[in-house]
Amino acid sequence: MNSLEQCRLIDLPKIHDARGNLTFVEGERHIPFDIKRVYYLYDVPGGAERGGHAHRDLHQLIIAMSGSFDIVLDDGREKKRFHLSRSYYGLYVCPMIWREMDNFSSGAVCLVLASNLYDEADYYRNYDEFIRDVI
Ligand code: T46
Repeated sequence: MNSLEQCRLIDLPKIHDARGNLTFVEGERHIPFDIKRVYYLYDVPGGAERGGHAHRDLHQLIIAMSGSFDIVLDDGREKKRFHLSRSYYGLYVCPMIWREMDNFSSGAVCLVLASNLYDEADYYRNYDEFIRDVI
């Protein structure tokens, strides 16, 4: 069964020199899945909330590329709030975890690496339906 314990902050490699920093992510090496899709959220207005869904099979790594935001993860038993503000940390989210995102700073950019292509059938967008299947 998937649980919040499997979701964790992953400390990504950071190569630092006088020209600045470089971070990279390799599928199946730094994260427990292969990367099939990349998308990003940006120009998020102050006070906006995103998420409000769970995925049946999708694995994701969520990174604050710029600025900061919060993510609340919920496995149907407990909830945990993460504050993301560093581009060398990624939050790994396994399948069957409800997520809500808020507290976006101005200029925040949220990069997501995903294990599969976009598929609306993979979403739970109704919390009661998610709870019915997850418990
Ligand atoms: C997640 C959080 C962090 C696509 O057509 N292709 C895509 O790859 C994605 C991600 C979305 N869409 C469409 C589906 C909706 O019509 O874009 C529209 C907005 O998507 P949504 O309301 O799901 O956006 P968020 O920011 O609430 O959630 C997204 C991801 O959907 C979700 O997997 O974990 O970002």
